[in-house]
Amino acid sequence: MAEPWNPTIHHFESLGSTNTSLVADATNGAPAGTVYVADFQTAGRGRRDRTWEAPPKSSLLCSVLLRPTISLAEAHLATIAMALAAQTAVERATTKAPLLKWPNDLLFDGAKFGGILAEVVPQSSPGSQQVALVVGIGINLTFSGPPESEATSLEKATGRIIERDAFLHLLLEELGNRQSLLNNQSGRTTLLAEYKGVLSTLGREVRVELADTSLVGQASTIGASGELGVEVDGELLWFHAGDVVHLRPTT
Ligand code: BT5
Repeated sequence: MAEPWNPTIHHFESLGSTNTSLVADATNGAPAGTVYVADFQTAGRGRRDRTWEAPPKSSLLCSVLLRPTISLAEAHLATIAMALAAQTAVERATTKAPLLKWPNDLLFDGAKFGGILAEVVPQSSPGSQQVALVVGIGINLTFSGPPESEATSLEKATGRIIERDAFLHLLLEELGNRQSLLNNQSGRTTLLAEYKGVLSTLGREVRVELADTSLVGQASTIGASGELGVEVDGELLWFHAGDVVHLRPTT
């Protein structure tokens, strides 16, 4: 039976990174539903060793600990659950629906205002079927991102100043509606169907940027673990990680 969803929010004025702290505390047994939220991060992290910047109190900066019964190969579905929760929470807060770009970006008018970093916590109990996952999210509320990023904020894109804690509660409610789906195959299928229905990357011409190369093709499908299928020169290639650039304007 699914465990009840009772998130417990811990608030910090300043942390290095909410993800880094929560991964450490998850290793020491913090329960599922533990949420760390910070006004400021001195070492906010993006994917692939990149940084996430946000002046104090300009953004939602939080991390949530999940302990789903799921294989490591499917852990990316937790990112998807968070992305869908964030998309719905933003629409509820602003009445405007943002787009999702694979794998983890939230966009308004083609500009990024939110990103997700999910990390697997090194297992403290080998043999457990539960995987401990820290899913961190940064949402620009009033800060429009570093200048070179061409990013945006909810304020700039929607004209609304969204209060952080009210938004966090919406986000956790939406995540609560989806996190139990991670625990079984039919739930994961439901989650993927929702994702495929809203992912703006599908059907687009994209450039997939990998560590040392890039490829151009047509994004055509999502696999069972959330991987992106791209048709390149008539061949379907699968990507589990990487950055995607939409080559046509995002509407
Ligand atoms: C992400 O990485 O989009 C994941 C960001 C996750 C941040 C949250 S905040 C709470 C939790 N604790 C953490 O330490 N992290 C998580 P990526 O796709 O790699 O995007 C990073 C890139 O986006 C950077 O290289 C910059 O170019 C750009 N960037 C940095 N800060 C930004 C911002 N506030 N808004 C938009 N873009 C930004």
